[in-house]
Amino acid sequence: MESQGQEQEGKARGPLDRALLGAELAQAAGLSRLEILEEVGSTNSELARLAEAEPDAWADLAVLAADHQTAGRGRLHRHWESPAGTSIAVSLLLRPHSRSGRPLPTQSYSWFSPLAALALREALAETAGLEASVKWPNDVVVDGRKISGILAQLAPGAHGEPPAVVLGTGINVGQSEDELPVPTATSVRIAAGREVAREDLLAAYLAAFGRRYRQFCAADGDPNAPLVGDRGLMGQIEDATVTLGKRVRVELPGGRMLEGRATGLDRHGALVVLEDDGSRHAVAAGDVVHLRPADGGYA
Ligand code: BT5
Repeated sequence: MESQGQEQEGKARGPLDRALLGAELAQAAGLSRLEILEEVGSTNSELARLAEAEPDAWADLAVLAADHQTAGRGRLHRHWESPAGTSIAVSLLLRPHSRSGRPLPTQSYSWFSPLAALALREALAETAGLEASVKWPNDVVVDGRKISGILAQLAPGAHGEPPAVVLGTGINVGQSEDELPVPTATSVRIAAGREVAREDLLAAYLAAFGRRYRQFCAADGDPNAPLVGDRGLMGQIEDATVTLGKRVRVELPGGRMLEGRATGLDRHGALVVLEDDGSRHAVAAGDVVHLRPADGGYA
């Protein structure tokens, strides 16, 4: 028993086990390539660089992960922080095409972050028994605390094709309370009350993402087409998003504030906010605070 426990601990900490994340896994998840670096500034920046420098070597569904990021990025020049060997930092390169080989319309690109959030939600349930939700736009939360952040960015397309997407996910796995950078964060270890091997979670996430991504591409990026199960991506993400129905304060990218009720998502995934004066806004990007209806405080 003791040696089993130690093995488990070994997988939850330290370098990712390359043997468990080899060609077999890549094939099972339908990936074109899976590389794991010991250390990198940011898996997103590095994958964007590689996708541009060597477009033929980095095809659709090529994946770059790292044991440690020294300059992990969040949105709007914010930082993503995690101690070495405790979490998952992974980026996927997407060069999306329909079944007939047509590039997907770039308007559909806004659905890739939600697709990643749903895949991660499935992987967290499967490997850790956790019930995760989505806080619009890009946080995956458990018990109201952020367990994962998702960052999508564009990279130049290969050979004159439309842009590629680099879709990065940071997942807190083995951190203890004092290893988390902010009090609003949690980890799988804290939320599940046990160690979960990062390799298992990463493998489950990549497989779940690959399944959904292929269906989404086959449906030409239609967010209402049935996706793993019978609901469309849009319906599934609406069900999973705790922001909907809540009173929210939204800080828009220019710094302007908006307050009202989040009533739904539009067909591009923008958050629809109804202000008290009846005006309706579709917010494509911004930071959301959930407000408590009674006292206007933070939730
Ligand atoms: C995000 O940004 O949540 C997107 C994070 C994406 C990270 C992945 S890791 C792999 C890939 N490579 C990269 O370089 N990035 C991606 P945002 O919504 O802007 O949230 C950033 C904020 O979350 C920070 O300002 C902190 O307040 C908080 N934060 C930082 N590290 C965190 C962590 N480990 N867990 C929870 N919250 C964190």
